[in-house]
Amino acid sequence: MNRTHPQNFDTASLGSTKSLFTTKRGNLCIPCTRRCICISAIGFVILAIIAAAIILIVTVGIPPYTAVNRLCVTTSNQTGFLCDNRETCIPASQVCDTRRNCINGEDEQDTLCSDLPNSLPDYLIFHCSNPRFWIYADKRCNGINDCGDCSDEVGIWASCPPCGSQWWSCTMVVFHIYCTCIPRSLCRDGIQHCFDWSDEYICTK
Ligand SMILES: [Ca+2]
Ligand SMILES: [Ca+2]
Repeated sequence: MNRTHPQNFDTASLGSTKSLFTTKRGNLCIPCTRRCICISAIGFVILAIIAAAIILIVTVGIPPYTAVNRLCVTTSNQTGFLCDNRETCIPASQVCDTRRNCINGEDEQDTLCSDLPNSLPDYLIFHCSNPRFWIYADKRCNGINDCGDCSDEVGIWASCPPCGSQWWSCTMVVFHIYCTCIPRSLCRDGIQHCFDWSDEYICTK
């Protein structure tokens, strides 16, 4: 009579590799020969994890990217929107501008653009002092008066840093395109931009 699992199995004669398959009956493994497959306890655990993951995906579905996951900073240091490829970061103002800036067009998806600005995640928008107006977050602190009342440049909620080296800081005669920082290209151009005339007498380009 053939005995599949001999009681007096000589492990020494099979060498170290073969002896790995001759585990004790107390474990989940069964004694093995070259012709059978020994499934270890680790194997069962891995299979259980895979099965659980499959069941979870089937029942719940693949979780979508959340709004938080798409927050990024562009190469020009602007608040951006991360595309599906997880590499492309487009400026916030390119979301819902009717142009497909992400390869798959996820920046124009209905869930984002169906009810502006409410359908946009908070990090993409900035609320002006006037509650009727909002701008994209990358327009905050860009030197331009996008809100119309300069609340995106000098407002307490904007919290903008001081004017950069390419700008001249002063209290302007009138808020129009700029607020408290004017481009140095406007210095000494024969037109008063600052109340104290510093743009004409002190500023250098
Ligand atoms: Ca777009
Ligand atoms: Ca601005």
